[in-house]
Amino acid sequence: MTPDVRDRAGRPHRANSRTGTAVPEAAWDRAVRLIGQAEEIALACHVTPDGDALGSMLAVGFALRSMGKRVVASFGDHHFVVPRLLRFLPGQEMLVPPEDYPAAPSLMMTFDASTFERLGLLRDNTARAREVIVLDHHPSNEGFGTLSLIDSTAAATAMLAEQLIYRLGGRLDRDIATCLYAGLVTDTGSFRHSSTTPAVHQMAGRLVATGLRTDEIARELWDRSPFGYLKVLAAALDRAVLESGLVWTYVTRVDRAAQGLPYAELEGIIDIVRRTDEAEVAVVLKEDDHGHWQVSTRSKGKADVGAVCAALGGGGHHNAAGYTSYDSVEKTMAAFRRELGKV
Ligand SMILES: [Mn+2]
Repeated sequence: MTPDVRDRAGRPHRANSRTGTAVPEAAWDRAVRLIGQAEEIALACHVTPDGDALGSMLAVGFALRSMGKRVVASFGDHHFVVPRLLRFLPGQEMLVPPEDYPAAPSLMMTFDASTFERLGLLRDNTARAREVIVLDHHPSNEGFGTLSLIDSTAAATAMLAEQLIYRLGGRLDRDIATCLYAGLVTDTGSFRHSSTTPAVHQMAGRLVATGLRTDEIARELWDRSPFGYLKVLAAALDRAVLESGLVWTYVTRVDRAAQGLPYAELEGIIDIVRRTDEAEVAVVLKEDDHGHWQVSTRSKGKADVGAVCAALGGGGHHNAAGYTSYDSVEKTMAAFRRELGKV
């Protein structure tokens, strides 16, 4: 079915007041119109997707499919594999590897990708796409698409995805809600971060009302690891350094290889390191499979690590951000300290 999008877009929408969206009405209208006219829509989220990136994308994918659209979805990793933590998400049959992605989509949508670079192997496809709708909540988003649906006050891209689904005339079902909920809990740190507004809890209420299992989702996302993770975590914590308000550590490829642990399993280490009472800022350097350092940073609120990471070629939020470093651990940390001193 093809909903009468103009009619729907013209109506005042209750969901709008819930999120206090910064997206202009005209932008929503244009997105609904572009989607209404498209037969096939190509979705992409950022490389090494997290719950918000993949969850938002798949949720919108479900909604588009129910409108009768052909949907392909992907992310531009060289090693195309859904992170273990996210394999419980429904809708993965929509995923195609980057090599099977349309070379020049007529309509493309990106999810939670703050920069063009974050599209990885799908950058060329994006550059050739006729229209690119960018859904995101990163304040650093450079607006690389032809249409921006960007709201930096939103706690997660999932909040924008929910809005879009309503505006397309879609409704929440359990599959959509599971995907959106994964995005919401991931990006709010289980409703602990300062981004957890009343609108976040209200949205969570709407999602939980579909009957999804919050306990099972929480266990999948937060409460399980292979045994090797404990050993790698122990090595990382053992070499943690505390220096004037900064706590940092690193994890090498060798650490992981000894335990057969994939890179994606390192995601949670920063959440343990950042507990340090004596530190305002936490940093974890994670060596990826190419030998580069993926730098995860967290702030308790005073320091803007988003600005620090942006200065170092990455991006993110005030309290949570990251970048890639091609230097040694020592040089990476020296550069980080230097930039941190400026903010
Ligand atoms: Mn996000």
